[in-house]
Amino acid sequence: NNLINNLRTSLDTNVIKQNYLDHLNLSLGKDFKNSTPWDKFYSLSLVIRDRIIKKWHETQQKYYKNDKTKRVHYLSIEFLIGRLLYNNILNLQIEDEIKNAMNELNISLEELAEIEPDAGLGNGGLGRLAACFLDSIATLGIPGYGYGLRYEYGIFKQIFEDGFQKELPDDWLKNGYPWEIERKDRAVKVKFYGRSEPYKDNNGHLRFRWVDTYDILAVPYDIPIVGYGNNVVNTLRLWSSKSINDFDFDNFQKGNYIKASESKIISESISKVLYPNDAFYAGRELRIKQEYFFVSASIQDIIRRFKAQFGTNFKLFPEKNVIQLNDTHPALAIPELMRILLDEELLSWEEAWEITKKTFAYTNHTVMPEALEKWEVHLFEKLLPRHLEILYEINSRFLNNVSKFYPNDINKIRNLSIFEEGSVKQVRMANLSIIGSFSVNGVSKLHTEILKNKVFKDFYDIWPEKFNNKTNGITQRRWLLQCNPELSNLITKHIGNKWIIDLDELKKLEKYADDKEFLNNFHNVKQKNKIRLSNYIYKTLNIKVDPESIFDVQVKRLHEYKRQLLNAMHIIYLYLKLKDDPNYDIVPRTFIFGAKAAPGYKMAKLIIKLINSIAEVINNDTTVNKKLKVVFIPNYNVSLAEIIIPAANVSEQISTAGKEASGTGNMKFALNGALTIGTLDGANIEIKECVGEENIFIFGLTAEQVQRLKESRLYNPYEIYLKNETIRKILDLINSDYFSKGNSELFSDIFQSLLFGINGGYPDEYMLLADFDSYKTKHKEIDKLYRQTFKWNKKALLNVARVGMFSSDRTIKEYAEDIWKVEKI
Ligand code: DL6
Repeated sequence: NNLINNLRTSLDTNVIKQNYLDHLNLSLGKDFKNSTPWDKFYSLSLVIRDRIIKKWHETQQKYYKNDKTKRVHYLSIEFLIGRLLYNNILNLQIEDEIKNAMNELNISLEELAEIEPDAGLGNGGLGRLAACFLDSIATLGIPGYGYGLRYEYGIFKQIFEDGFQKELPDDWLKNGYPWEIERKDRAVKVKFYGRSEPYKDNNGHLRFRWVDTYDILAVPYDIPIVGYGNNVVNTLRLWSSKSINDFDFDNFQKGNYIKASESKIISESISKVLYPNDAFYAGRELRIKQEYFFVSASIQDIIRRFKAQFGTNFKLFPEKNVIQLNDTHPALAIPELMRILLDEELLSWEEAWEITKKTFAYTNHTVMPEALEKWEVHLFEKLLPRHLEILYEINSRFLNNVSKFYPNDINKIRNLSIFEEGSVKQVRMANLSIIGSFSVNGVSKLHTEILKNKVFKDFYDIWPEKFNNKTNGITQRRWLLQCNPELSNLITKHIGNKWIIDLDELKKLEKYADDKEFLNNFHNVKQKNKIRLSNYIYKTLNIKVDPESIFDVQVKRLHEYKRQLLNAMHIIYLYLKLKDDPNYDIVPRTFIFGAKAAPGYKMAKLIIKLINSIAEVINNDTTVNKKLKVVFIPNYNVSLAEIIIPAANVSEQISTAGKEASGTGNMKFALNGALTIGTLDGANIEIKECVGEENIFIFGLTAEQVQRLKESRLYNPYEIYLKNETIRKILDLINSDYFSKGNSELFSDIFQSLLFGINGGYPDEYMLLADFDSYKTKHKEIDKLYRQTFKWNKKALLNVARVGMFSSDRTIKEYAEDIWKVEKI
């Protein structure tokens, strides 16, 4: 052990250098001269990993030995972790040591860090939240485990061809991945298909077993999650699917060569690729297989660990374990735990249900109806017959109880049932999640109210105590310390570095709000970050942007409810003003977009094409392009966010009120000193409460107004179009061949959908026209304020100083205290 310690964990410059050269030489088989940038990145990562592993073992031992340990299991079908090299170096607090050693070898750490592939095992908010939570759980010293899927292909790589989105596969594992460790010895079997067979046990009780199944191997790959400066290392365990029999020798010998490897192909397809839909459920068989696969493997793993410590004393299970369901994708964990307790551990129904109910907690992340998961019953009949029986039993016992409270209220029963009757009978995963959990939470105050009063009202009426709010948060380690070193240094120089683990410390910055010198430095930091981004834009897109212009940024998934189109309409408005009067006085603006659209989401892809087309026209029009630029940066991902967000002046958070559950980008921007233009939606409302309404630009209808207008059926976008000349001009231009190089049909669906609705949808479903005027007015105020540099910087600084509560450390503390009842070990 000592030998390993000295050679592999010392922070002495010479030892680090030797360790690095050894990895290059002995682990990778390369010599210094012939090593590629990839070899260098990989070797350095192994050097860092060596310094993690001992802490990892020690942490796990500590959890195991302490009988107070209650473990948190965060089940999520997505973990959008991004790059880890720099993150790990910072969390280990060994930046100086590593930099010194690398400098002596003439290697730039920054350049190496850029080589790491971005682990894009998620679509957007939900997956990135899971990654931030893991960071906070480890930093708070909570025994926590992330459980998910090790997709061979993560979120697709986006390129633009003639302004249209094209998707390329994200082969992120092709050269290997230094942060994962395969744990073959912990592989488990996951069953599918087959049938449920009744039998009598020794006591004459009716029992069931799941037989004639098709089994797949789940192999875990562990990624260490390093806490900040506390020697804690937790585990993210991602499952990969493997065939149990790689080769079917029977078929092989009969000459069916292709058939012989079929099972391998089928089995391994499960963890092949991430579904690229954000807030949209597609109902595909492979997807439910993915869901059950990772859930079953995880529950088996949790039970194995429990039994190793406590034997079969399952009454203790909920005391020692809590399982947080990140949305409904892992909800099959509920019937899976029931199945294991009933069929394998031979508990009674009552015992098993008591344990299950006390173990699970469920987080909802969206109120969009198209995102609420429902699975056809016939899929269950085929794939998971035993689980279907269990679901029927859970449902019938539950509805029995309900009908005592609401006799004869058939509508209530219908709404609350796990099963939705109709031409195709379906399993409602949200209902299952609520019934099987002791806690149900939303992710911002407004969102939780909408869950309680609308989406899950009938459940709330029965179990008000189950419902609670946990406003999202972000980790300041990645979203300030790592991505904005200049601002981090400035802050630390003035208030010390405690903010890294206690973001409320930023309050201390308020005293510099009128300090000219400080604000000047603060301004210079922003300028440097804008130059960094401008260089990136020039390098990748060959577009020159002016770092003195206002950087107005909207980066997030492309979705109609997020209203990138409203932003585009405002750009066209400014463009028309400038065309009309080239001397029209505005502060030069650079509008920056980043957004992937789900490959099957036609309207979203058309909006991308529209924005790219607007960009082409504006950027090449010399009468306006000194004052207006539009840049759509392709392939928005975590690593790009780390360059873009620190450079923003204006943060666009403009969803239709009531639609964005929380948002987390909004928090990242404010923390990095951007001013928000936003609706009263999701966490924007709480950001406003914290930063003060004078330091944020709020516009548009409230959620209540949106709902009332919808219900009144009085909303008539066509009337607005007729009455409002500005809007009419903008929409007519979109509908003409102006931006489409002569193809006047290209954008007609956008025009149609706003004014008349398409494919049976409402006209202007997301009420862009209703909010346009107030949006435009707020942008005018932004223009006016930006001219007053001192005032602008003061407001930006107050944003930084006042968003401490949006640290995911605060969020996780709330989960730990209110839901999980866990303490740090
Ligand atoms: O809670 C994380 C994140 C929220 O901040 C976003 O507002 C919300 O849109 C997002 N939801 C999803 C899709 N969810 N599902 N299913 O990513 O969650």
